[in-house]
Amino acid sequence: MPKPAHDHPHPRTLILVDIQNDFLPEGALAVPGGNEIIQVANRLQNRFDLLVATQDWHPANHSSFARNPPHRKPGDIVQLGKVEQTLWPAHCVQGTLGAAFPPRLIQNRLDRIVKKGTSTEVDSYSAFFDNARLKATGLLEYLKEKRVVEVYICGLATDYCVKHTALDALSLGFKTWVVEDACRGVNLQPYDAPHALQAMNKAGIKIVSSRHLPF
Ligand code: VGL
Ligand code: ZN
Repeated sequence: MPKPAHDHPHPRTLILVDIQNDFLPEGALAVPGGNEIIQVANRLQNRFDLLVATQDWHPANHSSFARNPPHRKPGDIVQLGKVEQTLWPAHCVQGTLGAAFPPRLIQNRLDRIVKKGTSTEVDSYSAFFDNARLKATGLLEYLKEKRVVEVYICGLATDYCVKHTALDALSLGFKTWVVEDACRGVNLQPYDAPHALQAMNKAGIKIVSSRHLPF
């Protein structure tokens, strides 16, 4: 049995990023092979004391949706205030089945669920801040309160929310690991996911397989 988190001075922490129906192959913003990570993520949970899951949680009029004004097509890039925004098919609308966790994902041990992308005007790839860095989600305070020093990150998608969450975790001072076989990428361009892993590694994030965790 893993030790309960409160017994641990620095709980081993896993952040499960956006493992939601809309990012599975049948979903609105399908991530190829997204379903393959659920088993890996379930098994990983047993190795950690503290489990955080994020949910992309958009209002129906979210500005990252191509269907909303100014009505472009998915993949187009627009300027939202100061930040560039890739437009996506409508996905993970608050309260819909697409935004829910897949039933196969074990959820009864989740300590905290972080919802992000909830403001209409700005997207949030990172679990810590929105893309314009106007607002924090509260995840940083939560991890500090739990005395977390090191985070392991997995989920969907490697080239967007996993990458931005990991880079923010690192820059906020956490020793940061990405469990690569528990991630899949959107790959709008071929090799986006491997390039994202390369960029994360170069920044100082450790890329590891679930079979070779250092504990
Ligand atoms: C994501 C694109 C749009 C992700 C979320 O979870 O990686 N990607 N919204
Ligand atoms: Zn989104």
